[in-house]
Amino acid sequence: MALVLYAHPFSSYCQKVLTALYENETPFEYRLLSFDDPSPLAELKAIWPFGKFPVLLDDDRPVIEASIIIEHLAIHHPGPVRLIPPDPAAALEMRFMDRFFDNYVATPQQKVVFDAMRPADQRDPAGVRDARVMLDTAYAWLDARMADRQWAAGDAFSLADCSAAPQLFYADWTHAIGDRFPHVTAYRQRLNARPSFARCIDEARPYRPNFPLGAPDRD
Ligand SMILES: N[C@@H](CCC(=O)N[C@@H](CS)C(=O)NCC(=O)O)C(=O)O
Repeated sequence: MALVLYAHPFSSYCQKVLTALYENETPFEYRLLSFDDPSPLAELKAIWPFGKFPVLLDDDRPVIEASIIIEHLAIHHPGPVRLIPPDPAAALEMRFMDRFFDNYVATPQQKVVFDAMRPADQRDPAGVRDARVMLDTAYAWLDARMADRQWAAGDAFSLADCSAAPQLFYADWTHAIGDRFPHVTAYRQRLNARPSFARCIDEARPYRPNFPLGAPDRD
């Protein structure tokens, strides 16, 4: 098997790549990171000492960072669904939206969750407040953008939507989108219904009890 993915089904960045793989039914070997079996994590850390995942091996060559993995798949393992727009200007706008979801949705969302995992005397309440303000700002900006569009960039589902799907999924659990931002809510529902991401949601279901803030009884 040429492609090996080190991943965990509950991880948002792994779901980003899994969504892309499922879009094109790209075959790969799943190296599940698990507390029960330390070897995949040891292999991952030998490849990428930060221990962050996902990491892809393509014929033993490491490909690191979720967005780069999806770009790599588009170049070396293309399928019928083109996740990178062929027009360079459209691709640039798509990459901007991918950066938006990573930097202004995922980063503050992770801040709130990781803070909850710390011992009480090591928490950072001011940092968490800032993160929640950033999520509100991101929701407001995205709500205006999504008022007249179906997908994050252009007319077709793209890498940016692979990023948006898991990041908005967990962001809403962490800092509710609620009724304030109806276009973001509608977009999140479209993403959740997309078969590639719906599969990720289902694969991650058994791990919901692990969500540090408590998973809501929905989705
Ligand atoms: N910039 C990385 C972020 C990856 C990331 O933060 N992954 C999380 C899981 S969603 C992780 O590795 N967490 C474990 C850790 O931080 O040790 C990417 O785009 O792939």
